[in-house]
Amino acid sequence: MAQGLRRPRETKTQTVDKRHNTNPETMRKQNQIFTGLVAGAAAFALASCGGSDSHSGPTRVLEVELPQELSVGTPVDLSGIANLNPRELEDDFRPERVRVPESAVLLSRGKPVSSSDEEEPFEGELSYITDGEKDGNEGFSVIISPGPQWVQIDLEQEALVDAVVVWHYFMNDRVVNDVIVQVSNDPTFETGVTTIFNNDITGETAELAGVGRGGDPAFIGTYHGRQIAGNGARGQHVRLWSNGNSDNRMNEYIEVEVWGRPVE
Ligand SMILES: [Ca+2]
Repeated sequence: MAQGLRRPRETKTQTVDKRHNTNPETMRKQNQIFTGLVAGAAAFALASCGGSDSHSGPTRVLEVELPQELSVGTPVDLSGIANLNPRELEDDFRPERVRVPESAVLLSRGKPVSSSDEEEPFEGELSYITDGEKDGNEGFSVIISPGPQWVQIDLEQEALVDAVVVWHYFMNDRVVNDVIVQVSNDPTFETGVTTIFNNDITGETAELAGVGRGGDPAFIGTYHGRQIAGNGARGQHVRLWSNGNSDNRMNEYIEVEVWGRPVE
């Protein structure tokens, strides 16, 4: 879709509900741990990671098409989010700054997307998640029901996942709650699940996802998207959890890209 055009959008009211944090002391300690972990992870980047199918061959910078940067509106106080990554560390997870195996390709473009939400999206279509359109303005995202929800991309082939890049809302500073990303060959995610990212520090969504509390940092959505290292996780399906955001309870996606190597 040409830049500047808007998809028709339905007008449905979003319920606003600020997220409540847990014990401040516990979260402060966790934040210290997160900061250390992230600094270490940034130093290693993608190529040196382990995982189910570690890669030791040539690598290249992950080159993604970026949408237009949007001027961020009124600053939002996000200081209550204990595991929020400092911006300077978060820069290391811009997709254009990380490396993937030389043979990694974009696997997800145009692939089918499903969701845990049994209702029709409040706005948009699930297909927007893999349509390649990353415009951050209104009308280009899909919004599904509040509470813990997942969206799932069927790559239609088994693959080694090297990176998942997600564009959440980026019209202003906003942090998506409980981002959990998993890879599996089982479309029901009951068996053979590899969790490649988990920043749910309260554990509510993580329990639904079959994992414990997560040690990855929370992050502010930007037009760069957010790279999540796949570490060669093997599977045909990629599932992304969320549980509302720092502004409202809805779950919203603009685009997700899965990069990796098809399994022959
Ligand atoms: Ca899109």
